[in-house]
Amino acid sequence: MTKPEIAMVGAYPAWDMEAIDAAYTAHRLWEAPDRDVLIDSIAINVRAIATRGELGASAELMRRFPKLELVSCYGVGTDAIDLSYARAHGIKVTNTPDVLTDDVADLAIALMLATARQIPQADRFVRDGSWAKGGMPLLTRVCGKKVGIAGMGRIGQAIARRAGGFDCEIAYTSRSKKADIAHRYFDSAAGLADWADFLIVIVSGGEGTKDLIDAKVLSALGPDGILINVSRGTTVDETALLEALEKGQIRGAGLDVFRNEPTIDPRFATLQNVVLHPHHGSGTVETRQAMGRLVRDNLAAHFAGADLLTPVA
Ligand code: 8YV
Repeated sequence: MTKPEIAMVGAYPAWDMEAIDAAYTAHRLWEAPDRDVLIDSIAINVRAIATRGELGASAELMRRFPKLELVSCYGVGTDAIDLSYARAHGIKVTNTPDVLTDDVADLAIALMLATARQIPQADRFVRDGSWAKGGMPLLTRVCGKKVGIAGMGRIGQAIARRAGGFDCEIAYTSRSKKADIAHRYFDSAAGLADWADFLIVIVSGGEGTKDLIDAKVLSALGPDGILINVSRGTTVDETALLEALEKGQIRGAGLDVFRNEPTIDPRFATLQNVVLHPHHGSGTVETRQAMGRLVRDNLAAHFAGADLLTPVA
C-alpha cells in the first residue's frame, strides 16, 4: 500500500520521526536546500501538513498543496495557522491541548520564583566568586502575594492551582467572567495589573490579544510588580516592556516568549531584572512524547477515516 504523503514544516524529536517515516512519506521542508523547489515537486501528492506551534501554516503555504486535507500542529497554540483559510477550504486542523498544560503551568511558577528570587543572578553570584566579596541584595517574596492571571483557560487554571499552594491571592482577567471560577474577576488587564504583585500572561496569541500588555498595563503593574509571559510574544508590547524594564517602571520580568524568536531584541540580554527562557514551556521528555503521540494519532485517525482526537473548532 502506498503511504500517504505529508509535508513537515519543522523537525520533531527522533522518536516521532521514526514512527512518522514508518507510516508516511514525510517531506522535510526545513531540510530542503530550496524549499520552493521541493514544494513544487511534491505539491500534488501532499494530503497533510505536520507543523509546530510557533511555525504554524500560513495561507500561502496551504495554497501550494491542492489536495491538502489536514494540518496537524505539535503545540496547543494555533495562532500561526491561518484558520480562516483552512475553514474556507475544508482543511481540518488539530492541535495538542491538555498534554502540555502542567508543564507550561510549572514553568510560569518557576519563572515567577526565579524572577522574584533572582535565581539565575544568584547562581552567577556564587559561580563568579562575588559571594566572598559581599551578600546578595534583599529580594521580594512570592508566598502570600497577589497573582493576577491574564487568561483563565486550561493553563491559566493550572497556574492558579499552583499559586494557591504558595498561599497567593488570585484574580484573573479573560474575555468574559467564568461562571465556574471563584477567583476575583477584572474586566481589563490594566485593572488586574493595578491590583496584582505578579501578572502572569497566558492568553492565546493572535490579533485579538496583540499588545494586550501595553505601556498602560505595565504602568498599572508598577515599580514593585513583576510580569511573567508564557503565552506568545505578540501579547506584550515589547517596546513598552523594554522601556519599563530599563527605567525600573516595573521590578522585573520572566519571559518564555518574545516578538522575534529565536533572534530576540538584544536589549533583553543587557538587563539584570529579567529571566529569559527559550520558548520551552512544554519542553520535557514526558510532554513532548505525549504531544508527538497526539499528532501521530490525529494523522492516523484522519487517514483511517475516523474522528480526529483533538480537532480545532
Ligand atoms: C510549541 C507552543 O509548540 O503549544 C504551543 O502552542 O508554543 C509550544 O508547545 C513547542 O515549542 C513545539 O514546537
